[in-house]
Amino acid sequence: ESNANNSKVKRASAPTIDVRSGMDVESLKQAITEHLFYQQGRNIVNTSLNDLYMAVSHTVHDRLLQHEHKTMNAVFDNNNVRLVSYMSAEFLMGPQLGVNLIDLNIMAEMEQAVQELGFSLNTIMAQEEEPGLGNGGLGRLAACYIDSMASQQIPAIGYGIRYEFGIFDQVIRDGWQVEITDKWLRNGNPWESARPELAVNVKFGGHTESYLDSNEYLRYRWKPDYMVTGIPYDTPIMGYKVPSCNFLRLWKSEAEESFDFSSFNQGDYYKAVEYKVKSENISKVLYPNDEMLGGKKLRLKQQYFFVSCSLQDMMNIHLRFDGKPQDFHKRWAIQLNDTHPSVAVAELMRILVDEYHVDWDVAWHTTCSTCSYTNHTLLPEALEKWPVGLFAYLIPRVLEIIFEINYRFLKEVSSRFPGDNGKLSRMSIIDESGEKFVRMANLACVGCCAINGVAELHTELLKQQILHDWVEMFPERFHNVTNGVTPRRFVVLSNPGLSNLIIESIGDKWPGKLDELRKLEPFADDAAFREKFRSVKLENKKILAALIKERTGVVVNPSSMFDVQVKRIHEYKRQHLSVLHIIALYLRIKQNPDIDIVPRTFIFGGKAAPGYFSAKLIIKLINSVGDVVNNDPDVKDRLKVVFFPDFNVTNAQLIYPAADLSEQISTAGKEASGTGNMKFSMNGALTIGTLDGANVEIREEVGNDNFFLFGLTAAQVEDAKRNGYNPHFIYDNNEELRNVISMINSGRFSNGDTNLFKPITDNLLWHDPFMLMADFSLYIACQDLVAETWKNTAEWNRMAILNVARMGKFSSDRSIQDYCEKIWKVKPFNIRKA
Ligand code: T68
Repeated sequence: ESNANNSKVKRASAPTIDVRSGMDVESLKQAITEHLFYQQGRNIVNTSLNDLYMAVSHTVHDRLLQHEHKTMNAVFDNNNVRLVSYMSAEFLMGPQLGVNLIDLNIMAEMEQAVQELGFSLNTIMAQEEEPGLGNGGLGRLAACYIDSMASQQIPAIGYGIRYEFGIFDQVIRDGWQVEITDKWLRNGNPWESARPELAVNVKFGGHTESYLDSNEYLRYRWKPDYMVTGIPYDTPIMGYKVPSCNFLRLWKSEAEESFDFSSFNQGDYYKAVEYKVKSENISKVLYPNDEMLGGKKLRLKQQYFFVSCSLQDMMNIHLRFDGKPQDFHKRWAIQLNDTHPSVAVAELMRILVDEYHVDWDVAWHTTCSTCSYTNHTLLPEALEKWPVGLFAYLIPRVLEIIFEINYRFLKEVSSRFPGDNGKLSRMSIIDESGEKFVRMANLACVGCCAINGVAELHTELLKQQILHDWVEMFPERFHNVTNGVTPRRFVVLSNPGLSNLIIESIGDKWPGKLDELRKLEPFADDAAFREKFRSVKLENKKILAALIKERTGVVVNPSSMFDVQVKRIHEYKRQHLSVLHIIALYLRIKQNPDIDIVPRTFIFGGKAAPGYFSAKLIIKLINSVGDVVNNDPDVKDRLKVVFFPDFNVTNAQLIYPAADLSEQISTAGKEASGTGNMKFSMNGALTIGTLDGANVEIREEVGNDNFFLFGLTAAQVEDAKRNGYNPHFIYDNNEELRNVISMINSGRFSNGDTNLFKPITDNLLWHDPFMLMADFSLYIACQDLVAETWKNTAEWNRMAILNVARMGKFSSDRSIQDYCEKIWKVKPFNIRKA
């Protein structure tokens, strides 16, 4: 949408069928060899695998670009189209080649092309370094949503940060997590295009001053200390078997040139270098904390940097296509993925009022009509707040605007709720109870026309607990949109065996219309189908078993039950509850070596925030228990415990399809939704879980009989806390639990060191904030039922097939439809009909 002169123009339209657009095997082969030679300087006989991966990816990228240009031309040609701007500090994209081949519907053609050139497509796909620009669920959700927006033909741009280093790579040394920098751009990134002509500048520091404009209006301007340039990098996002292609626009920070040179010209070379480094640092690295955020200055700079770049870019697009600044909301619907981009509320006001001289009240209407906010957590320590002093120092004009928003808002609160000072101080954007803070959730709630939680239970708890005052003030703003995941990546691409089996049975419409899976229900009672289903699962488990051997050295039995918990390591997610169960089983074997026990392989995976001591100790505990259990001859290989290192999207795609049992065992009321839970079920794993997050809705869909439920409810957890929860009392009265804890404390898993795991056991006995003690016996009983059910293979597979058949609701396509109807008020835009 850029152009040298300022008139309204289309992007250059590409020729239709040539070496960069043909989809047949011959065109693909020719395109690959041309890219290989002209871009990588190689030919097919001396190529490295990486060069070949680059040539294949460029071949696919060419084809995506054509769709992207056509889509954006059609969208911007039509002034009545409202676009979605999905703003997120994280996009956990995962590898791109496979999904793009699926979306373009040329997987088979590419396989053949590559084969005829003498290679295998799987080997080439395995070359890809994944863009791990996210921590976990929140970042992966953003990636699923931009996939679904393209597939649903919703014109949209994903806006975020192009971190040079994504989430760290995890290696395990002596049972402990060690973090390695993720140099994902090392070998080049064939999916992105830099767009330096669309660069924008962002102000930092300095002071503000007032002045009278030519109409004698009092105005404010910001005299910054320095400016940073944002360079956009675009990645096309193709829809599934539709011609629509959106893009992800990520900002890289660089030194602003004129500034650099002025300092340089004055002879202060070192100051110029220092400034360059300071500017480039903003997009250097993703913060690896998934819940708690320290008040790190660089993190706030990242947030403001990408929000300001994106809003300026959106305004430029809007103006270029003849929009008026105050009509910004007619062109754009912004979704704020958590509070990380919520400074957008104030920044959009600044742009409208200071830069385009829109009246405050008009600008406020525009801003509120543009923005919506998604909350992802109930944990109070995860609610973002920034010291007022830091705001004043980094973005002084933005702080002034926040004060003005707050002043006007609090007047409204006191007129609605006269004399309610408690409400006033709770709802204020500024926390004044001690050191002053800017509360980002409050800023989002004031300036957004819609607020949503990510699962029904979560939305209810939000309304009852942390956002209660806001419901009283703005009941119409609240919505629920239950999360979803894309079946293209998490079933079609990662589980080809299951996909083909489903296609054989019910056709191939389901990946774009997941409710179609219901047609599988009758097959649950068909013994021949169950047998095929079992054999697909077994093949997937063999592949994972080989990988486990390669990555950890542990040999596991593919016909044992694969009992899997993969997600970020967190006390509230209770990986250690599963460890207590493992030790209980181990004790049963030690007490009676001939006991009849269902063989299980426990597979854990997930990263701990580098500064989260307890989470890192849980990783060490898992590995230590594994060392003992895996090597004890009494166990006779009936139990194996594996920590699969470096859980990321690439590894996830191999793990979900191989799971039999999905562990979703967070303390009720703590997990906002979960999305891994959905990926497991779609791949035919049964869930053992609490009534937490989206588990509640998964159980509702699959049926109570096809879900292993245990544990206290969210309400019971709250009650127990109120009535003085005493974990030690439970411990005193449960012999199995006592034996498990004693075994840990005896040093059995720590070469006799009785102190190593004390922080964990002491915490459980004396505090137990996540109520493992309260849920222990219920969990063990439920696991015994799981084992009993496993013995009946036909019954287990019947249940697993019904899980797959009833997952329609959890496609991210459905979530996106909900956002479109309830929140964005946008409709699909068919570019063929445009
Ligand atoms: C997750 N949150 C929720 N946060 O925990 C999960 N946070 O229940 C939910 O399914 C998912 O969001 C999607 O809605 C996160 O993943 C983060 O990663 C995060 C990152 C930085 C700061 C705070």
